Amino acid sequence: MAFNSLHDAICAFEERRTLVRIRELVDPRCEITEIADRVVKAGGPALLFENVKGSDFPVAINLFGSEARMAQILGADSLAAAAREVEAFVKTTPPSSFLEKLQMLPKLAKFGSYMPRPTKHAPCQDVRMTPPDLTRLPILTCWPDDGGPFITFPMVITKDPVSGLRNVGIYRMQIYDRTTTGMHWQIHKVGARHYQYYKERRERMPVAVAIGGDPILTWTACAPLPDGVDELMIAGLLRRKPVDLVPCLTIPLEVPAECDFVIEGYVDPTEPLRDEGPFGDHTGYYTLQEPYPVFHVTAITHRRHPLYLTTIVGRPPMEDGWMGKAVERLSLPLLTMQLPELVDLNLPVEACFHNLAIVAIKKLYPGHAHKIMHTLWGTGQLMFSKTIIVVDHDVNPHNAAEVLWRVTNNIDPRRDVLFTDGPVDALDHAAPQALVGSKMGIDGTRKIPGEAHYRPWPPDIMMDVGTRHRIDALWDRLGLTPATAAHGAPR
Ligand SMILES: Cc1cc2nc3c(=O)[nH]c(=O)nc-3n(C[C@H](O)[C@H](O)[C@H](O)COP(=O)(O)O)c2cc1C
Ligand SMILES: [Mn+2]
Repeated sequence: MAFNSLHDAICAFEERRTLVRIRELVDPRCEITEIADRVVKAGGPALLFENVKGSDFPVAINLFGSEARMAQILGADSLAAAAREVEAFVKTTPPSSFLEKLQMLPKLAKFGSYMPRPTKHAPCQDVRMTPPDLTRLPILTCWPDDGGPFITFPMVITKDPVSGLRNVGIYRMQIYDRTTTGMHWQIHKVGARHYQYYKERRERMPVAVAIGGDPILTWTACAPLPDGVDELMIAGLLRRKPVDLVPCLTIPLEVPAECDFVIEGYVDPTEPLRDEGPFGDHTGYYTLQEPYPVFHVTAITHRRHPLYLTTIVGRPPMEDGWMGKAVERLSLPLLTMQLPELVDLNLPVEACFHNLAIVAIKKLYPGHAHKIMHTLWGTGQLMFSKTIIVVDHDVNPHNAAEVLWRVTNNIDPRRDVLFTDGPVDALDHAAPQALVGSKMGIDGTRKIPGEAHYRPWPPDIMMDVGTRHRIDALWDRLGLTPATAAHGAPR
């Protein structure tokens, strides 16, 4: 069941005893991070800090920080169940590319009813803060060497000045003063493309920032949807209830009516960039200062009793690890639409998603593993994958021990490791220069004729079924408990 608001989600988690209210006075400078970091790494509850130094507003954090809560936000009992729904949906519409499918959605009567729709009721505009002052919000300074406080869950809403299509992305915002922030849309992201288009037209770019509301909105804003697909439409589809929109007061954009805070403003593309950072980032390292556009606030509005939704990032696992796992699970049915040979995909949390993709494929022809690597390097944000490991369909990519065993046995490094170059994640600090670098593909599959292997490939060791059954029947009498699975037992 879809939540209507952030407050609804908080109540639902409280009911399931998976949210803790903290009444103790805490400092938004580092203290909330230290608490949230310990809690998320222990698989603990969502937190609502009701007494935050220097602000009247409570802070909600770690809402996404467990599989159960992430699934509940998606309206499902588990991520597997949510993925099955996506799979069922993919199968109900005629075959087409994923992008075509999504673009077709609004035209299908069944899905048209989930399109964002205008409303007059705007809780997010209950209160207009005059004068607008970002320093009144409980914005976290996450880590000791951060360049200042950062809004970490802003839903940054912009429109393509040519097509008029909306985009929503999470791009962190560093607070410079009461009405000025950084706008950290990395060069590969859709917000940055919109900015580039405004720059070419020498036009001021309206930008609306929504915070809070139904947490599914924040998740869809993080999800790597194709450029041109409206995140709010996808949110409506996933929650089976359209997102209600209201016009902003000072700029020509709409925002989700039920969100908690709205920061309206603009980016002037003729203005010089400004240094942003440092920031303790997803990778577990600080991202150093880099120049980014500046956002100017024209209005701040909020609900009567708003909650400030935020997160911290840092050395994994963190809250966003579960958001990423949800992306991984829900993307798989969409990827298999284009790549039927794809059996499973693991983007390990420890590798920060972009550093490693492990894919299991049903290999059908020589060079197939290489074809999969090249396809993934050309698919959406999977292009950032620094390392791709391909294993056979009978290997579980989520089992690191199994992957290591298979891959290290199966590779001849010179034959099976492929190097190439391309764009890398903006957060990659190891590439010799920012944004471009090399990539490695490891073909850990068993080699078949035509794959430069000039002798027989050895079979796996497996006990024969007759012996296994005889020992099963004997087992209880051997006094050997627990019954450990013999190696070679099929999964
Ligand atoms: C907590 C969090 C913070 C993020 N911060 C940024 C950021 O500062 N800049 C950025 O470009 N992407 C950031 N991202 C990733 C983007 O939100 C993500 O790549 C998204 O798919 C971009 O949407 P777009 O394709 O519509 O541009 C962040 C993600 C999360 C979960
Ligand atoms: Mn997008």
